[in-house]
Amino acid sequence: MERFRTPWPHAPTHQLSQSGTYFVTAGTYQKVHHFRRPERLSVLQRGLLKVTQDFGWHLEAWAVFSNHYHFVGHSPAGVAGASSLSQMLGVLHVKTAGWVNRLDRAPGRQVWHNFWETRLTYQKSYLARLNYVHQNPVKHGLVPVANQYPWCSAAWFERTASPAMVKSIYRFQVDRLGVLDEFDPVVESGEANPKRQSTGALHDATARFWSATRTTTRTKRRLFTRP
Ligand code: NI
Repeated sequence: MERFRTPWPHAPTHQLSQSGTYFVTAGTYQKVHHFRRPERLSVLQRGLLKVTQDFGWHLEAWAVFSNHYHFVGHSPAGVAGASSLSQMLGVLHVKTAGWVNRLDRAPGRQVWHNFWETRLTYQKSYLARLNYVHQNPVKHGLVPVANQYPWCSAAWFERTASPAMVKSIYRFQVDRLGVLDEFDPVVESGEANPKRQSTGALHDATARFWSATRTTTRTKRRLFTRP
């Protein structure tokens, strides 16, 4: 049995939330592929799911890559969406940057660059962006079918939502959304197969990292400049 489980979100609601529903993209500095190896992608995915859970965000779609990530999520009630977002991603970026810099013996190196958020207020544009994020590994040419990519929400979505809902979301066109997404991510050694990458060593590395990581709403540090 795994000691540390990935904190998968609850079943998606597919409703815009009153407090704010956001589409967020964050990229590494100069689009460097700091997370190109499977275990690094797993740590980044697990970190994203953990900080969002800790900060009361409800994710409905996410996709994590070697040099960027996207998600669609509902901000918590009673908290101003944008300020909570900045604080939350600050925690994620400090922790993951510190981790890869230790692995690469590159203390102080800037790992993350900006993040961009769009508040979604129309049901159709919201559902289209959900599909955009689920399908993003296919857009980036990493897998032929999104559920084969272990570091995105497609497989989780397909097992959590009803077949009718999956069909209806997957029908949304995503090629004309105008999302800035010129990152060309990679996965080192081509191990985009969950059976092959799901090793004990990988789980141990991921578990050790996130068990040593406490996220807190008291963190005030901002690492980003907004566009
Ligand atoms: Ni992308």
